Amino acid sequence: MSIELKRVKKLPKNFVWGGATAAFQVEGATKVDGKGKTMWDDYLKAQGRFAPDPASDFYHLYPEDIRLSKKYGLNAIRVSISWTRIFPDGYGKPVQAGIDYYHRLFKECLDNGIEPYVSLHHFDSPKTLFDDGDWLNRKNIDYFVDYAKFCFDEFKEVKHWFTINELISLAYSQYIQGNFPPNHKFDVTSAIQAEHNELLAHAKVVNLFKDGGYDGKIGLIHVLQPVYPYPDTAENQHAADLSDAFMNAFLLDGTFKGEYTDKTMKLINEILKANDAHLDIEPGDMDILKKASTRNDYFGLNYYQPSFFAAYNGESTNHFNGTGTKGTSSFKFKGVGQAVKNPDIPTTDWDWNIYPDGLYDILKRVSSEYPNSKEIFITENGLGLKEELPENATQDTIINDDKRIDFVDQHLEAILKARNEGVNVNGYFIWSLQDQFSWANGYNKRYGLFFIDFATQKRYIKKSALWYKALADTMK
Ligand code: BGP
Repeated sequence: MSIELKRVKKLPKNFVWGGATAAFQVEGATKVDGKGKTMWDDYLKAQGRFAPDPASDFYHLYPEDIRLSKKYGLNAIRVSISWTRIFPDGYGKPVQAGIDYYHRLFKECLDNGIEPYVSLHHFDSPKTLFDDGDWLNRKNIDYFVDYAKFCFDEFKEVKHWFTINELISLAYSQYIQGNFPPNHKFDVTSAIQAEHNELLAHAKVVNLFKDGGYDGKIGLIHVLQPVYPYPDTAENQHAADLSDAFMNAFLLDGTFKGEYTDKTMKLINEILKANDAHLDIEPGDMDILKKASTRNDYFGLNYYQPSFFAAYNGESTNHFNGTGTKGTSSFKFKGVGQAVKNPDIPTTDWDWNIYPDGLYDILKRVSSEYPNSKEIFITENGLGLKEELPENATQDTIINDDKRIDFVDQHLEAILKARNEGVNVNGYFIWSLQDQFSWANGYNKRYGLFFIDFATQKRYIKKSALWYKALADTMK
């Protein structure tokens, strides 16, 4: 099959060109080798919608996925360590089988010229700690720091670390949207407190890493969701600003300025007041954030979509589209605003806005407002689709996903435009490397370069993998 390069014709030399995964979404094998439960195991079982086993069976099939990654031109992979494979309860005695698995995985990557970028936490808190308040319990921050130190001491072969993936997605999905356990809706106090506590956990780990003189680099990952007023009125602009403070600015300030700026806090306080909510910052917290704020080596930026916001004065209500039935989502947040549909912007079956300019805008903003972000990698971006294996497929069948190619091509164009204008963005990880399950959507929302028949665990190539390879070759 010949692949035509459309918008983006060439990648910059030494561009990090990767695929992303997350432990709980790909590994499967949730009950083997002494692994402890995460906050998801019992929850998914009780929900009965889909099971986390065998997922993409990466625990056993990682050599094949790494082989394919190499074959299709990738030079990097995002993986996360499952905390409970090493410490089943989040603390205590480490499990050798879990440690050995990650050494084998990292070795496989490095032997194949694929650089592992490793997150310590990707939505999978140990159940024991989750039951004890998850990030809302400050004791759990200390357990996280201990676990991080253990990993730094043990996995010396890893040179690229991320502390936590998407602090906002976790806090927001758990306590605002209500589609992650413990399924609270519009529990604003818990959401903002979880954001702060996770920032604190991140900062403590960065300080530990730098003070400990470990060899390698470290940062964290935020998903950024630019918020635009629609239609563009002063009232709607204010709603957009409120939403931005909650989703983006609070976390960016805390990470790269080590303080919540007056502008951000004014907006956050307005939201807290409207929702009878509060945020506790303990003495010393801000010193820890301040110290870490200049010590991140890089910033992992995930981008999927912007939102369009209008003013709203009623009570909070929402409906989450977790089935891919277009047009079924709604979101109205008291004291903030409501998400609205912009008819000029196409959407996915899950009602996600497709808007590459949003990525350009947010890259420019991060680089001008948050210079301490230093170097940026797009650590997730991609398109979820319902895809099927054609009947009579053979191992040579290539699955056509032109839509995904078009999506990534457009976003890559936005990235390279920002880069040409001086934004220090040096890599891209497609979400996702191979098909895997989506936390609140299950197995029918596929993102991979490699298609997985979940019944047989056979891998098939999608056209986007060929396109990925063709672009990789432009770096040579
Ligand atoms: C990010 C997460 C990923 C992944 C992705 C796609 O927020 O870091 O783990 O799931 O989004 O989202 P979804 O699975 O909801 O479509």
